[in-house]
Amino acid sequence: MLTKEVVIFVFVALTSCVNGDCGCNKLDRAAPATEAAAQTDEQQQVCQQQARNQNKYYRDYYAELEQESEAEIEGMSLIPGGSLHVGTNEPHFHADHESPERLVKLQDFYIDKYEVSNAQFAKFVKATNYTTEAEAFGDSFLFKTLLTPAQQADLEDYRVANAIWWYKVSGINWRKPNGIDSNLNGLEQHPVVHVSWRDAVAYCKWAGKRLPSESEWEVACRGGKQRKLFPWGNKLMPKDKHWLNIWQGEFPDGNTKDDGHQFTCPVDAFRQNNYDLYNMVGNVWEWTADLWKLGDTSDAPNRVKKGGSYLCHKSYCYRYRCAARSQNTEDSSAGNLGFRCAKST
Ligand SMILES: [Ca+2]
Ligand SMILES: [Ca+2]
Repeated sequence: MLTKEVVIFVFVALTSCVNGDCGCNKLDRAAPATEAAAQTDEQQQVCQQQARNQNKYYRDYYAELEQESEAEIEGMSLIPGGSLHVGTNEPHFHADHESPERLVKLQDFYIDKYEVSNAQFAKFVKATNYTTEAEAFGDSFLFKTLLTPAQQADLEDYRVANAIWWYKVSGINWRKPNGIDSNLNGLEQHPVVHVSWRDAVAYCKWAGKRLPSESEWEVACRGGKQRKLFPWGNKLMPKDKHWLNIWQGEFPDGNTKDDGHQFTCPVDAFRQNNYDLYNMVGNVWEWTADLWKLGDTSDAPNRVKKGGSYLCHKSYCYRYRCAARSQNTEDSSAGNLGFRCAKST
């Protein structure tokens, strides 16, 4: 029988949902769990192959760099620097500080074409014996549909306030990404998840790389285009095809997975722009090097994450745009949060 509290609880959850909050920014390790969680399109015909062949500037740029003996790096794309626009003057989430649009000056840099995969992260762990923070803490955040109804009932006191579809679950870490009894079989080429910002920094350092700054990530996302919503342009589904892994259907139940993926997809599933980058938007959120609040000297400051995830939908979490941004404390981890690395030239 529905109690008054449950009705209020559901109402608040739904209100939170339609207000555009997927709860992705609430998955901070220090955040208390809750017992009763109160709380134009521009017509743009885009053909990736065509775009690649017709983008003479980009091709010429590569030619110039080749003359300067700039080595190509396997699995990375060279992103031209310069004075480039980031941010937007048409923010969707004002509180996220997506605006104003501004010019940043960047040097040329490399960025991984793909999110870091489980196979890559496994090599790092094997070589270094590294222990992730989720393993050290003994838990991580898992989305509700990865738990059985019985597990959800057992763990209802460990839901996240204001985002009750997230559970803090003991024993979850990158080796068990999709549930207590899960493993990495078949997920080798999926992005590593349940990794904290500090884990990501450690991996990139081991690989001779670093995390991208937010500006670098966003410039890479934009693929050489100006003022577009997505890496490929302004239209979400050019040619009526899915260009990213997000959520279709009703949230938080009823994912119709029209894009072919209920949870993560392989890191090379969606090529998204002229820079030959995959899954910049969608699939998993990606840590960047930047502090959310400049000058934050707290023990576990919030770091900027970009790109949205497979849990995002326009109705409640329209954050799979290049200008969108969110944050978590740097010791936090979740099943929809990963990273890719960058490297200076
Ligand atoms: Ca999907
Ligand atoms: Ca991504």
